[in-house]
Amino acid sequence: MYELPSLPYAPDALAPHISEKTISFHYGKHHQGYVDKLNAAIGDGDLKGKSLEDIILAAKERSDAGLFNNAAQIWNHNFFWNSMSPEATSPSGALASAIDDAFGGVEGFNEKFTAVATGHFGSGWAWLVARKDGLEIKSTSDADLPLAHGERALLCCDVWEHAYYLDYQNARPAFVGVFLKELINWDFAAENMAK
Ligand code: MN3
Repeated sequence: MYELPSLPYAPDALAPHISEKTISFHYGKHHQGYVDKLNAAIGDGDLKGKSLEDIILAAKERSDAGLFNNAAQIWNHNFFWNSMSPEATSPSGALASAIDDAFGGVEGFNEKFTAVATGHFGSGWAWLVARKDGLEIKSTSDADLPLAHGERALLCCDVWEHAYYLDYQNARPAFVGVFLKELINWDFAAENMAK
């Protein structure tokens, strides 16, 4: 049985930027729903007890879209909650240098991330990924994620409508702006970069 991980903060900790009501649906219903569907799909099959990463890669290998989508959405949401913090953070050390090299600084990062996250058509995710030759910002559609492409994720933002509709209605740019200005967890990105 895969279990829904605890949130890294209280359900109202990101308010007013992300309301407790949004968390109650997004974490309590959507994220929980992916967990329930994954458990139903795995049952007593050969993937029982495997890590989420192993399940995602096996599902991709088998072209099992249902399994892939639910497992990947669990991973993505686990990662998304940790990509935000109620405390203000900023890039430091090796991460700050890599941000400078790739984007000319945090402002350049914010501009590129905003363009990618708001420009992504339909449901998906905006990511900061680390490659051998430096950092890159990209988006993926639906449940797709960097892990399925051999890339290491540092941060992500959920741009499915359910992530922002209750608080910002259709205004994805407003949500992305708040994510970057108020919520982004650079300490989490630094931890992922050091792995
Ligand atoms: Mn979501």
